[in-house]
Amino acid sequence: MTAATGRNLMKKKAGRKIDAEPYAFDFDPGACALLIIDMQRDFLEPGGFGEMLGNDVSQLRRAIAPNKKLLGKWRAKGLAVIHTREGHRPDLADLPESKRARGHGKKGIGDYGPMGRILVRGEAGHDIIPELYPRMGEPVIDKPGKGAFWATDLHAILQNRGIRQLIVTGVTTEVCVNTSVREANDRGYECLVPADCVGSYFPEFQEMGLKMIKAQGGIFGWVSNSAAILAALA
Ligand code: C5J
Repeated sequence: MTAATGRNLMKKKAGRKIDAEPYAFDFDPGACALLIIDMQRDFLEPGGFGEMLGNDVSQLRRAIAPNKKLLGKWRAKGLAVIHTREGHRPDLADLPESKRARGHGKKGIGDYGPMGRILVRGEAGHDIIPELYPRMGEPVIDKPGKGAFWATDLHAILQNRGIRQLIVTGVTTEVCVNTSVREANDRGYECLVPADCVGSYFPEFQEMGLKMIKAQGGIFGWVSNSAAILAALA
């Protein structure tokens, strides 16, 4: 082993710490991906599906600026970025009837809304908001469910890139973020969730969604904030 390799090993072992709850996160940037969940127009923009369901989109829009800042720094460092979108095939063959019928709203998945067919791939509302638009080379995972792993190739993509840690951001905290963190945790990934980069339409779910992740010594992962991650990247 050369001294340089030894030094690198020492550096790797010493790691970079991110201030987090319930305890510091041992950050390995080369093995860590930024996973941005469902920052889609249908959830975040006025007139989208989220607002049609009676939700206040400003609760989610708060997460845009911190995500943008984190994403900018992450890209500048050349680290892995992955985006997800919740949605369905135009023929809705992958939409379970149980999901389509849920909510009893006037309009549901597949119906026409102000931004095209609701949560259908290829429609304007299904796309990612311009502020966080994916760049060439950043995989976009189209997922039919709440979790980013179910019925997708996310696990294979992460394995092929040697990823074992995830910084998980996006919306909504208690639904797709929580489900994805739980799925990732069961697959052996270490997940850190920056609280200011995730959003819920419901403040109480934002709080509880984060508490659930870090409870019991970090049962599903760690909770931190974008400033702490940016400090570790500096
Ligand atoms: C929801 C999501 N809330 N991305 N989707 O249905 O959390």
